[in-house]
Amino acid sequence: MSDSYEFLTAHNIPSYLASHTEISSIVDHTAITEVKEVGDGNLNLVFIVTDKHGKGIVLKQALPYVRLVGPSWPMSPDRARIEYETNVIHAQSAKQFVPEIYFYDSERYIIAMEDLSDHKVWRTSLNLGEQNHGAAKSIGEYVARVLFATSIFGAGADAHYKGIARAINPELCLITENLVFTEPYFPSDRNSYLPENEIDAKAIIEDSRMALEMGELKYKFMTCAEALLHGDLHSGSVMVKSDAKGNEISTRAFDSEFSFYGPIGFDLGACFANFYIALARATALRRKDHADFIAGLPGELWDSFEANFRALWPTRVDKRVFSDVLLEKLLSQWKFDAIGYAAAKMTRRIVGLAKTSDIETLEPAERIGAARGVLRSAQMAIRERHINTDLNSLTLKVRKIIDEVRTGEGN
Ligand code: SR1
Ligand code: MG
Repeated sequence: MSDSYEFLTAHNIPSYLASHTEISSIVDHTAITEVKEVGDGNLNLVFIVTDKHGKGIVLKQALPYVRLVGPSWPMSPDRARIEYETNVIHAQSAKQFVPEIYFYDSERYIIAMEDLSDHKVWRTSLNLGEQNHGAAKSIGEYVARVLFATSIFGAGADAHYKGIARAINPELCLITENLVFTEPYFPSDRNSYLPENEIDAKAIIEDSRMALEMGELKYKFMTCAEALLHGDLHSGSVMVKSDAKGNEISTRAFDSEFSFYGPIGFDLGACFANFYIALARATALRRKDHADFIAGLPGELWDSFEANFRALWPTRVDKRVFSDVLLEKLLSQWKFDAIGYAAAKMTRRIVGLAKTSDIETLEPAERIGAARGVLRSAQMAIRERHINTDLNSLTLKVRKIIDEVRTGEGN
């Protein structure tokens, strides 16, 4: 692996495409009309290239450092291979829920993939107050399909063990270990928040129960190789396309560079966290109907995950030992884990490095209360999961907290 490779630019992309004849039917390299850099993530360069026929392609290139921070934080570009391979593997069981990949360039760490410009990033859509009916159900199905297929149950022991060896992703896992499970719970230079939220960040650090449970969640994240996760399944990693009434046309999960074999509850918890963050935004903006809609998403996603996993269960390997009783136990455990991971991900997006536009684009007067609501909800959820894991009841409790601290005054 080398970190001296040529980076893509608007200038060199047409000749780069000309050297890849396998995609000449996808985009006409002799008639490129636009090259747009659209990377709004924290790590990579992303270009959308369009030709005069209106056809497009996406080129995503991993930089040898973290884009959000710059060259002072080096990072192996081999993460592009992980993303490419995971996308290919996930497509085997859930083709309709991932982008089509055209090729992977292992010398320049470039993935060429389907242009989804007719979709919107789910976070953007939720931020605008749009309702994409069916997206949560589809992501629940995606998670069930890809995690079943790559688990012992779907893959069998040999493929599962070989998969674990291939997909090992220590550098990106370390980012999650630090940013999600550690730094928000201790003083850290990378933590930041509005001065008015210092009291809330301090409350997280002083909440010894949070650190204790984060230790358990982190340990499980690092040791429990259940299935090939997406690894960073937030609403910015999902593209949605809906008709004029908001009904689903297409939903795709992308950007799986954090993928590795980890605990099944982790991907589910990431989704729940981002729904609760979106709920805090909708509440801050007094969008009652939108908040009602978002409040239904955690339960909808879980129900879809559970129904699809149950439907796949009869196809599992080794039915004598992997019994129906085991399935019930695992589903309960995964829901419990998912709520814990949601709490971790809610906290990190408010206090730690790499925040979300849902909260960051609010005016400070609204942001203070929204941030407070997310943090207090996380503290509640980490405790509540030991008492009741029903998602609709959890969401009601989250909503009550977010409502109560909405104005950020007198709290
Ligand atoms: C330094 S990378 C920061 C974050 O960006 C990604 O979206 C992951 O969530 C990661 O934690
Ligand atoms: Mg990402």
